[in-house]
Amino acid sequence: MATTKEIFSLKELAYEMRMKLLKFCGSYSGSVHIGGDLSMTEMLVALWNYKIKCNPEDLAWPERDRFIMSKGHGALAMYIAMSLRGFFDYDEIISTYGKLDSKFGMHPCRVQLPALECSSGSLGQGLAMANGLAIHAKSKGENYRVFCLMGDGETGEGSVWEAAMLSSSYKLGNIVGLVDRNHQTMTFYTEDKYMSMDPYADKWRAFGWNVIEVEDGNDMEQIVNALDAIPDPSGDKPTMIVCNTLKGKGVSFMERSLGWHSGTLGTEDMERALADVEAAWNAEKEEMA
Ligand SMILES: Cc1ncc(C[n+]2csc(CCOP(=O)(O)OP(=O)(O)O)c2C)c(N)n1
Repeated sequence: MATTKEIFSLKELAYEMRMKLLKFCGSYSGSVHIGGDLSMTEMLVALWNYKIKCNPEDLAWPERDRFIMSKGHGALAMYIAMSLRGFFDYDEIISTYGKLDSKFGMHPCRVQLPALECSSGSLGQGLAMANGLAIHAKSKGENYRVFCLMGDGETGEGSVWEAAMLSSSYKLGNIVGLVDRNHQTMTFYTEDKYMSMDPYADKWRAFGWNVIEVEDGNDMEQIVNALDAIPDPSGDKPTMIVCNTLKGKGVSFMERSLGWHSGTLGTEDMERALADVEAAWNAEKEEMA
């Protein structure tokens, strides 16, 4: 169980990550997937700085947990969360991101970045890859976990549910999926259109998964509690953590807005966004004091 001090440090990292994301979004000439980066900030910080067993100095450590960023358009958020853990140099990320031959592409590329388990970006593929890694681990009697982070819109892909059936049929208790359930995809709200997703968690249960629901996936304590509740990887049921989050979390004019799946911030809007995040963090600090 995390101490109050640990939770505070993780919250501080989430604040730092939000500020970095927004400053980058205000300086980059291309488009940044900022809405979904902000919704999964707490999830990524807690995974990389609290839960995932890893060693940035030894990328090939056999016992490391594996992580798959199935929601590959969230690459920038993953790079920043991993830089907070010591994997990458933040200045290198922001000075090279998205450029030709950069290690830090708009979508993750394992050829360029050996710290990653796989490349991603074509949605709906990550869970199948997680199955492969998890089957390998079981067959070798190895005890690491395979984490796979997906977007809720992404799970509209049929391939996700085929993979989900396989995870439970093969009793892959070493898989931990996480869904950034921000109720939005690229252009619409998930419950508004032809393919409503609710009752979302029940669908995973029906597919044979152990489900942990996080009521507020932008609350660090709730995320950490969910990560603490993951069963031992030697078990026979995969676990799905469904995190209810807010797309654009922390920025008043981005939250729940369909216009901020991706974009670029002008200087004035960036200042407004940074002020929102700063004010929320100051209030949080006061509450925790
Ligand atoms: C197979 C595939 N189809 C379409 C896209 C284009 N695309 C990129 S992001 C996105 C929306 C994904 O929504 P969601 O998974 O909910 O992500 P979030 O809202 O959290 O950013 C789409 C359709 C893609 N990357 N891959």
